[in-house]
Amino acid sequence: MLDKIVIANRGEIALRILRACRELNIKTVAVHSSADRDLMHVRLADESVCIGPATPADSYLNMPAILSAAEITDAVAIHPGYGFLSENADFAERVEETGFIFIGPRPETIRLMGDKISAIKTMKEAGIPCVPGSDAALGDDMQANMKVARAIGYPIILKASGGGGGRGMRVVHAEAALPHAIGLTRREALAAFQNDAVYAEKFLEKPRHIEFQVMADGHGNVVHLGERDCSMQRRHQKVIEEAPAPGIDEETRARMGARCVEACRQINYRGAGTFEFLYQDGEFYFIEMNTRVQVEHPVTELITGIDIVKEQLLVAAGHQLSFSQQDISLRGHAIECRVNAEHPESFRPSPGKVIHFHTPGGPGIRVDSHLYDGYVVPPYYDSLIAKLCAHGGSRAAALARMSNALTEIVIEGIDTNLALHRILIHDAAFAAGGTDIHYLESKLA
Ligand code: MV4
Repeated sequence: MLDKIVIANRGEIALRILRACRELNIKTVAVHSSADRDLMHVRLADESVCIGPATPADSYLNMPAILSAAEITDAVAIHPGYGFLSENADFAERVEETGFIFIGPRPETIRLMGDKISAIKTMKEAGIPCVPGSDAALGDDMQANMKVARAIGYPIILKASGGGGGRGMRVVHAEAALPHAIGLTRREALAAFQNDAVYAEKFLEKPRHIEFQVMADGHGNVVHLGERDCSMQRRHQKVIEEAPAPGIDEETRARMGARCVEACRQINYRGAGTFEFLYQDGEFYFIEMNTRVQVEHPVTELITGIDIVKEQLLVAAGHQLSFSQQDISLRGHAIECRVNAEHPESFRPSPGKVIHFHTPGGPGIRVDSHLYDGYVVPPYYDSLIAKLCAHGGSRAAALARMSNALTEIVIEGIDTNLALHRILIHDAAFAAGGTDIHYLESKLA
């Protein structure tokens, strides 16, 4: 087993990783910014190293500082969590070149999936259904681009190959707007991602966001852990996620899961991964692959009983997966509410001191949070402060438990989006299941 690892992240996911390490007897090094000395996992870690000032670029994105911390503490591996350096292929490469284990896929895999055009090409060749599109970067010949767009059919969506997660996209409704839109998207892509490659897809008007969780050990063993529905979002920030996705039957799940597994085999995938699909009119369309553990992994853990973070650590240590596809069965339904420190109307971040934090409990409740009484939420980072999860035998049972938990939870001292969750959990359309990616923003408008 790994002897000691660096946790190169902060907040709830750093604590989640620390907990998995404790179960596996792995020693932990918390690397943190000067604004994060009081984080829960920094207190609990075996060792901690301050790697720089509050600004993420100088700390959590500071590769030499993180590698130095690993060296001076004799760590053997680095867990990047999500966000920050988790999908940075250059970082993964430097981690390996320096002699450490990167807890994630091989750097080439991260690079392949980070470039959305190459990711789509790879997945299409591996038998994954993709959105009808240009299948390649658009060139400078506008007549040729118009032909491509006409073949797809308007409306189309332009996406930056270096983007992802909703960054660098533009919808085009008619040919007259195409040349200007391509130029604009290209310039924005170059500025944001240092890569001006842009591609086109058919714009799906009312899709749901459904993603499949996979886990691979790099020895040829690959499994899928079913899907999650992450359609309840605002400005590309997920607000509620659930597993399984309402209305997806077992046969469809098995078929799509098997395709994701086969694709992982073909690219010799290693670690935890997520295939993101848009789902509309009964069809799945691949859009991106995430090569990291995701924020919403707990809902999958709740319905499968599998500890995804522990499995990441085992796989990184060279172990085979501790289960096969036949060992996996989905039990009941799980829902996650992302609790953010933000103003309930403006959605602006609301950092400050948590005067009182009371966590809900009872059957089927899980809270992933680094908060404690007196903790000061710093203003420099993501506003996620807790993930409140409910599991039950059915979707209705999970909703009922979530409703109770939202009544019990107390966070005083800072503004949160708990009031929004209390409304959404009783929303008729959400209760029915299967709302699309535009539902929340339409409701809020
Ligand atoms: C799309 C789309 C419609 N059609 N692609 C946004 C995030 C990025 N991962 C892909 N996104 C979208 N791609 C086609 N061809 C609509 C979105 C989209 C979206 C997707 C998932 C979850 C929320 C979303 C919100 C707005 C737009």
